[in-house]
Amino acid sequence: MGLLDAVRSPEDLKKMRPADMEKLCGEIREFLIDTISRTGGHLASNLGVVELTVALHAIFNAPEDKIIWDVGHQSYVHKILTGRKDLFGNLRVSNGLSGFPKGSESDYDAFNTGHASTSISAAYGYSVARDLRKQKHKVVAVIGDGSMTGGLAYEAINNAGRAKTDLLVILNDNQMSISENVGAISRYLNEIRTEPAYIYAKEDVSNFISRIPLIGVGLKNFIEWTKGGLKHMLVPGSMFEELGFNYIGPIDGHNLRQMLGVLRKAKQMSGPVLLHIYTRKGRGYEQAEEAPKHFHGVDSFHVDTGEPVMTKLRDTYSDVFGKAMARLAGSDQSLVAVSAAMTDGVGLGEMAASHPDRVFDVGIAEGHAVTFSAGMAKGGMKPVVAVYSSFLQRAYDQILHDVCLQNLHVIFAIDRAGVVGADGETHQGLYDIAFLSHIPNMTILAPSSKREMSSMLEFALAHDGPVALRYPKGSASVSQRNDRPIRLGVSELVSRGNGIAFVALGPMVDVAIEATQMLRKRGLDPAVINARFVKPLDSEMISGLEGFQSVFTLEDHCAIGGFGSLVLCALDAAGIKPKYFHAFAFPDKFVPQGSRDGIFKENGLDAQSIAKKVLEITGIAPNKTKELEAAQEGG
Ligand SMILES: Cc1ncc(C[n+]2csc(CCOP(=O)(O)OP(=O)(O)O)c2C)c(N)n1
Repeated sequence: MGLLDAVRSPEDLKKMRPADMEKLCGEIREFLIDTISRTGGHLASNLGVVELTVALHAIFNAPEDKIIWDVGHQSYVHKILTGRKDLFGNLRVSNGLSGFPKGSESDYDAFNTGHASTSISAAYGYSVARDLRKQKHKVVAVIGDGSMTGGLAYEAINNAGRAKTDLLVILNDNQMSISENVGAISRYLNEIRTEPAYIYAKEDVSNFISRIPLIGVGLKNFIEWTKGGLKHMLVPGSMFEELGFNYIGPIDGHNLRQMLGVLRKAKQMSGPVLLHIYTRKGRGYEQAEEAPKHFHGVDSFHVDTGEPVMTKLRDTYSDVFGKAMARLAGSDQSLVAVSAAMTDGVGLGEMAASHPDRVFDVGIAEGHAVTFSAGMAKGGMKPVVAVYSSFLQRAYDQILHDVCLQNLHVIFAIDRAGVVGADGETHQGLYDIAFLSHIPNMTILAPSSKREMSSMLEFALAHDGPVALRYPKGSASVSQRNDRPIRLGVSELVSRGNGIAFVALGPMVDVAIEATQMLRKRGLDPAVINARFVKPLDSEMISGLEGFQSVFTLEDHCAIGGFGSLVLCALDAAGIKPKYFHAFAFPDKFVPQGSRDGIFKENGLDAQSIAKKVLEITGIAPNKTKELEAAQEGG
C-alpha cells in the first residue's frame, strides 16, 4: 500500500498528481475490502464514494472547510484520509473507531450523523453561522439519493434556496437506498441520468441549442425569451434550479479528474449549489456491485466468494415478525405493511413478495409512514408500520397527533428496540417506552420469546386503537413457557417465589430467570414475572407485589421514563411501598458502540451483575462475588 501509507492527512493528498490519486483510489478500495471483510461494516456505500472523497479532500481544506456526511455510514474513506486508517482494526467495537462521523473522534468530522437526511439542514446552519461571524470557509453536504427521500432534506432546500449564502450540496446518486431507491424524486433523478438530450452543465445549453441545425438560433432566442418554459425540457436538474440552487451535473463520480475539475469550479461559485454525481454502490468489488443491498452493511465475509464467515442468525424477532405478517396477510385482506426504506431489515421481504400491493416502502420518511398509515386506517385498512426504534423517534408528533388522538388502529412493529451494538449511540433503541407510554390510547407490549412475538402480533391486529410492539435485535428466545393467550394488560407469572420479585420486560425475562437461578444457589427464592404489557400495566400483578419485600424491574431501555418508572408509579398509586426497589435499566447517558453482551455487562444488566446487585441492595453477603461466579460456572 505504497501511496496510502504515505497519506496521514489531506495535506499529503493535496501534493499528489492526479495519476497518483487514481492509484490511491485503487489502494483505498483494497484496504476497505480487506478491512471490512474482517471487521464487518458498511462496505458498498464506501466503495462508491472513493473518488468523491479523495477529490473533496484534495480541493477543500478540511477541517476549516466543513464536510458533512449524510447518515455518515459512507465516511470510512474520509476517516482513512484524515489520519484514522490505523484505527480500522477496531472499527465498530467498544472504545474503537466509530462507523459514523463523530466530532469527539476527530475535528475533521464536522457534524455527527447516523440518521438520514440531516446534512443539508446542518450545512445551511453552518453557512449562516459563518456568514454572521464573517468567516470565509466553505461548507459541503454530501447526501445520497436514498437520503433525499427524507422530507427534512426538502425543508432545508426550501430554506436555503432563498438565501444567498454559499453552500455546496453534493447529491451522490447511486440509485440505491439500502434497497433500490423508491419514489418520484428517484425517478426524476434517473431521468436526468439517462435522458440523452440532457447535457453536462446548464451554462452549455445555449451553445448546445444554437448548434441544432436550422432551428438552433431561433430556439435559443426563444428560450432566452421564455426562460423557465423550455428549461424543463432541456436543462437537467431544473427542479433544483427552481428551488434556488445552481445545478451542476450529472457527473460521473468515478471519474476522478473530472471530479477534481468540477469541485474546483463549484468551490468558486457563490450561492447554494447542487452538484449531482452518479456513482455505483459497491464499485470495484464484483460481489458488492452485483448485490449492493447485501453489502450495504455486512458482517465479516470471505473476500474471494463474498460469503459470510459466520452463519446468519436464525429466527430473529424480525424473521418471526416477517413470517407471521406474510401468513396473516393471506387471511386478512385489510392487513397492509409500511416500511421506511427498511423492507428487508424489518423482515417484510416475504410479504412484499407474496403481497406486493400491500407492502409500502415510503422511502426514508418515518413521519410520513405514520401519517400515511393513519390515513389508511381511516380508510378501512389495518396498517402495520414496521420501523427501527431509533428511527421512530422521527415520528413522535405523527404518532401522537395523527394516530393516537384519533385512536386509530395502527400497529407499530418496533424492531431493534433495546441495544443494537456496533452502530452505537445514534442507533440504540433505548427511548421508545419513554416517548410512547405517556400518549393516551397507546397500548405497548414486549414479547419475551418467538412464540410470544407471533401471539402478540395477532393480539395487536385483533385489538382496536394504536398498539406498539417493541422487540430487540437478534434471535428470539425459543422458550415454550408462554402458552397462555395474550390478554389486554395481563402479565404472565413465570415462577413463584418469596421476598423478591423480578418484573421483567421482553428479552429481560430470560435474564431474570438466569439471575434467579444464581440467587437460588444463595438460598434466595425470587419470583419472576413476565410483564408482557408496558401499558396498560397489569393492575392485579401490581397489587400482588404487596407481598414482596423487594421489587426489581428489568428492561432494555433507559431508566428515565422507562418501564421501571411506570411500575414504581403504579406501586405508589396502589399504596404499595416495597422495602427495596430498583429499576435495572440504562443510565442517563448515551450508550456507545460495543457488542450487545458487552454493553449489557458494562451497564450491570447481565444476569450475574443483576444477581450481585440484588444481594447488595437486600444486604445479603454483598462482597462474596466469588461464590456467585462459581454458582454461575456450575450452571
Ligand atoms: C432516519 C433514518 N431512517 C433509516 C435509516 C437507515 N438507513 C441507513 S443508510 C440508508 C440508505 C441511505 O441511502 P443513501 O442516502 O442513498 O446512501 P447510500 O448508502 O446509497 O450511499 C438507510 C435507509 C437511517 N439511517 N436513518
